[in-house]
Order: sequence, then structure tokens, then C-alpha cells
Amino acid sequence: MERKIIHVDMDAFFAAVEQRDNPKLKGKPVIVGGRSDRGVVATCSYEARKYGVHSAMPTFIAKQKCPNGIFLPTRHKRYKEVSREIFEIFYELTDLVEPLSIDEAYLDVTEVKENALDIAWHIKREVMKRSGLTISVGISYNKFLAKLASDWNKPNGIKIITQNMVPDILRPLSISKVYGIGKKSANKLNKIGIFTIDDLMKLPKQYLIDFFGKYGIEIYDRIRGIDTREVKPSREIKSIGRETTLKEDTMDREILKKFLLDFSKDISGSLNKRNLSAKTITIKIKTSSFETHTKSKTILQYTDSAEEIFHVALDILNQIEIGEGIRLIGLTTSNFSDSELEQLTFFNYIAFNYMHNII
Ligand code: TTP
Ligand code: MG
Repeated sequence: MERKIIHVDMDAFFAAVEQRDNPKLKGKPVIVGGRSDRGVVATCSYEARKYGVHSAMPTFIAKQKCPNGIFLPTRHKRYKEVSREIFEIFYELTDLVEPLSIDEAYLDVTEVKENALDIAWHIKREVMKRSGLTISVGISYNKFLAKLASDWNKPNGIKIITQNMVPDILRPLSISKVYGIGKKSANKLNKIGIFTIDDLMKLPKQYLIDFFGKYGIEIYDRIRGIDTREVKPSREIKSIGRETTLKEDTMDREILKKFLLDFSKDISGSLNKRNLSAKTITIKIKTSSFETHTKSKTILQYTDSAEEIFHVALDILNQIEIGEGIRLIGLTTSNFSDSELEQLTFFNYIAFNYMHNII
């Protein structure tokens, strides 16, 4: 199945936070970083970029380029705080969030029901609502293209790159847009007449391998829209669940059962995909009067089977008294074991016994 990958990157992050915290700075060339003459620019607002100022530029040069710039020291604690607020929005959508830096992340939203563009707009709206800042969002079917897309209309950009656009959309781009091609390699390639991805596509695979070493294959694939790298969540997944608000409140257990069955199948798929099994199963209901109740059961053996999850969920449902209409029902699994780890332990066990001639 085609993946839905999103890359998000805040615009002029440190400078944007400064402008938001002090509205007098809005629309002005704000330059954040070391202010001594030996300091360097961390980042600057897009107004300052017009003067040629950029990240990592020595501050004294930035002062020459933009004499009326407003130079501010960094406030890391504050940026971290805002970053957390923003990442919370991503985690509300999916656990598959791979942070790349304080203001940048990949999200794998393949399993999120809404289409990727709607999710991207949702992210932009929520980031603006909660932090007053703009974010650029790129959507595609792999990491390389999603990152390229988030950079497409920066600042405040949104861009989708679909499979049928590739490779034509890539051809005119500069080779410096290709992840893995640094300034030095780009210069060398320029010298032999390679400036665009289109030029690069004319080089045979072996040539790229000779030129870049083992990354040559990756570069060869990337510019053809191939990138199988997965989004690697850095936060441990604590639970996997599904819930839904019903179209109409109901007291009919058969309807609730049907939802639990669907949820069980979905959850089992997610557990399988991530090589997880769960021991605790929880049902959540919200009643017509907006009261929320949860009830859990912990089983003896870890499971990732839809039937078993459904079976336990039914057991829990049967113990819940339904005195008024239900408006929301949810099913969550938690208390995970890593099946991969278990397999490894099992393998080690066999290896151990084998070495000792026990089996
Ligand atoms: P970036 O996302 O690279 O830059 P940005 O958010 O300021 O601007 P944009 O994404 O719109 O191009 O980096 C995020 C923050 O990391 C940036 O606001 C400041 C900090 N940073 C440094 O301190 N030094 C650097 O050299 C870079 C590149 C970033
Ligand atoms: Mg950024």
C-alpha cells in the first residue's frame, strides 16, 4: 500500500517565536543568535533573509548586510516550550512521529483515515491556533519527497507530490536539493556539467557509486522517487487504540459490538505492523451526558490477535451497565511486549541450548 508521509518544518522558528512574543517585531528583520562579533546567526526572519542573512553566518557579516536588523539573543528554553506544544499536535494524529530537530519532523499518517491534504491543513490550522506560528508542510509517499515538498513554498507552504508527478517534477531542480549531495559534491558535479536532477538522471548507476561511494545507490534511487526509509518514532508507543463518536447516541449493545469488532481488526493490524503485542485491553465510553467511563482487563498472555482482543473487549462490555445513551466508544490496547524482542529471546534460548547440546 502506498504510504502517506508528511514532513513538517516551522518557518524561521526562533525568529518567529521572538516576533510572536513581541508583536512590535512583526514584519521586521529579526536576527537571532550570538550577538558578539564572534557570534553566528542561529536564524533570522524572512524579512532579514531579503538582505542575504542566513543561519550560520557570522554575526558581524549579518550586521554589514542588514544594518537596521534587530539582533536578539537566543532563548532556548522558550523555543523548547513552543516546540513541545507543536509536537503535541503531531502526536494527537499519530504515534509515528520522527523528530529531526526542534522544529522539524516526519509523520507517517498512512493509517490515519483522513486524506493527507486534509491532515496537512489540520496541522497548519492547529499550529496557528495554538502557537500563532506558521509551519510548512510537505506530503508525499516517501521521506525524500515529503521533505522536498515542505521546502517547496516556504514560508507557510503546503505541497503534495504524488506518484504521477515523479520524475518530471524533479527534473528541473538543482542537484543541491538532493539529500546527500553537499556543497562540495555539488561543485564537483557542476564542473562536469551536472546542474539539475535531469542532468544527474543521465548518469549511470555505477558512475554514481564511483562518485559517492555506497550513497551512490541511494542517490540514484531518490531522484527516481524511490526511498523506502521508514518513519522511526523516537517516542515509545504506550498504547494503540481506536475510538469513534457515534452518529446517534445508542443503548444498543449490538451496535457497540460491531464497533468493537472493527476496532479489534484495525488495532490488531497496527500491533502486527509494529511487532507489538498487548496485555491490557480498555474500553472507553462517553454517555449522552458527557460522562466518560473506562474499564480495563489485563490478560495472562500477550496478544496481537483481532479475535482475542474482540473477545476480551466483549467481556468488558458485558460488565458495563448501560443506563443511558452512548455517544462515543473506544477500544485501546496497552501494556506492550515487543514481539521482536521476544523472538530474539526465544532465538537466544535455542542458540544457548544448541551450544550446550540440550536440543
Ligand atoms: P531550520 O528549520 O533550519 O530554520 P528555520 O526554522 O529558522 O527557517 P526555515 O525552516 O523557515 O528555513 O532550523 C530551525 C531552528 O534551528 C532555527 O530557527 C534556529 C536553529 N538553527 C541554529 O541554531 N543554527 C543553524 O545553523 C540552523 C540551520 C538552525
Ligand atoms: Mg524551520
